[in-house]
Amino acid sequence: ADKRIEVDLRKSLIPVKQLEQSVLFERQTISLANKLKNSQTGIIAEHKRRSPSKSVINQNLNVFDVAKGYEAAGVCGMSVLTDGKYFGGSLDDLLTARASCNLPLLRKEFIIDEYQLLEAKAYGADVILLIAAILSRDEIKQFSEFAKSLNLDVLLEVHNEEELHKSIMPSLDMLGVNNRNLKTFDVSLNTSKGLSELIPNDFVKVSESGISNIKAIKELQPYGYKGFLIGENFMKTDNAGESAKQFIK
Ligand code: IGP
Repeated sequence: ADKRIEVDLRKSLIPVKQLEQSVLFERQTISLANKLKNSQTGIIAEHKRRSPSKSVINQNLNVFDVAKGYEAAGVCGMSVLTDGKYFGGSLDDLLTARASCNLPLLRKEFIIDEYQLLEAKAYGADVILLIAAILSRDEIKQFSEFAKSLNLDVLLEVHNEEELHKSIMPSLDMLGVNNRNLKTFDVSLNTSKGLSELIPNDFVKVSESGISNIKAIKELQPYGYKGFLIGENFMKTDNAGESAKQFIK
């Protein structure tokens, strides 16, 4: 009930009916999971201005240029932080990314209500993130099934074995292992390595956070990872797209 209130209190909440009547609601979504399966590099590049672990990363890049740059670099998909409080993002950023590229877009958000999935769709997302650490198994089931009914891909994020076991279900497309501990902010690629064998092969495996060079990707690929979610490493530079390109050529 508390969670519900948090969402409902936000300003300028658009009625569900209007979200459903938006032009982007009719758009044919693109599957990020399929793109990752068929890719050699599997980069999901993120737009992130700031974060609780690093404070300011980059306030000067605009989403339009970043999205264009990532697309030109040949990444598989783009992640857009829409959380304002901790990451300085917004739904406007998602909409701008949608307007500037044809990449599958992930709405990077703390999803705690189905309403946010309707929003994601209406603002041009193709993929949603569900974080096991903040959701019960029932919520994961409810939200992922609802996302599938909207033709959105689902990336479920875990950080440990317990979260993984609680979450496995057929309505997920991608299993993401966050290398960053959200409580201590410690980052270790060993998290991805250790959990990889516990992830059933029917899910596309994604390694998230703390990936700062191609060597890390080469290290993770033998563990079955097909997707690599990278934010800070690209965003901290003057040209995020150019930085992503270095990882792909
Ligand atoms: C990107 P990095 O270390 O490359 O900037 O990490 C992404 O994995 C990270 O932003 C992230 C995140 C999250 C942010 C992963 N899971 C959940 C907010 C909420």
